[in-house]
Amino acid sequence: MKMTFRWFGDGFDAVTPEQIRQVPAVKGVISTLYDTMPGEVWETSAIKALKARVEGAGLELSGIESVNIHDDIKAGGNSRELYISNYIKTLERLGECGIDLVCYNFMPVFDWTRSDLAKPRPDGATVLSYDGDIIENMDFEDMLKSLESKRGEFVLPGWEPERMARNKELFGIYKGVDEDKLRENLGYFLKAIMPTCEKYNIKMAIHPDDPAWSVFGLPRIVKNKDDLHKIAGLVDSPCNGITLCTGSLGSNPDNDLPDIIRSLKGKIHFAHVRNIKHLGYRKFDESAHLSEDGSLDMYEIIKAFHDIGFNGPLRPDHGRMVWGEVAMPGYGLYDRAMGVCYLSGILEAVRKGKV
Ligand SMILES: [Mn+2]
Repeated sequence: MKMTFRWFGDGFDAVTPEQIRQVPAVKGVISTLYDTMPGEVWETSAIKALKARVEGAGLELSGIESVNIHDDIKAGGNSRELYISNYIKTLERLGECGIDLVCYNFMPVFDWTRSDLAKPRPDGATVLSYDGDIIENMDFEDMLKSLESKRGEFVLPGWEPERMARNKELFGIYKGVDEDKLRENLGYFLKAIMPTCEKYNIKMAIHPDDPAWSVFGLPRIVKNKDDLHKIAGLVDSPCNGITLCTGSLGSNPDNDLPDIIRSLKGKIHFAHVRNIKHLGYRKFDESAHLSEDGSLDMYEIIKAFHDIGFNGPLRPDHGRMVWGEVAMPGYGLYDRAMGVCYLSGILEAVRKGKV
């Protein structure tokens, strides 16, 4: 396992690669061209500049999170061929720059969802929180306003204002797209891109839905063990794999994470490891990474990754906002750095243990 850290790029992230370089164990960053829109072809010069920036700080560019997918590909719209061919061009350019990991998601309209981006905890930290009672009684516009009010100066990943301004239109194109249709569209996309991925050895790693259930009536196809195995079976290629995100899958207490990890041996290309605290049916707070602070057993999770021989990039995921830090919600430096140290400690113990 290689410890990495997500970084959104200069001008978008309050954290710098120089700061990340000082977090023990971190060898690389996972980044993106944050100012590109889904469907765009990435410029080789911009990819090279990103790589040079990261390497100049003494880190490696360990993968891209994300190259986002245009909604016409997800919904199977008329222009999907154009956007698939654009995606392939971007993959070729990434491959030529030596990138071998691309995280993506197949969530309609928007990525992750929370009812609160800064819920205060008794310890004075704030965390992202999800309360199904609140979300289910909101319409999407209210949800957008609520996120806008707490994001500060930061653009939230997957919630680009330009796209969200078109949300009614976006919801419209998914009319008639159920889970089976969405999965079929994912298979169509994967079959089209796999020859390019294989040529450049780019491992595609789909991110689970967050939370792991349908919201606002949209279909969701990456929620549990069964869904993940269906996706792994859509195309038989070593480049078709999974981002195993413990926080997203773990939002549903029925998901047995160590069992899911073990069952996907060889199919996990990237790991997001964080803890969450279950508060009731479809209610949870994000927590510190420590097992005792949340509901997930981080020792058993790291041990499962170790046992299946997972050797790809792993990164801490959302952290609490602590010590007065101002950063993108979930992506402060301090609590994620604490998460890295904690996860690294578990990993060292697991590696040295006689098991
Ligand atoms: Mn994640």
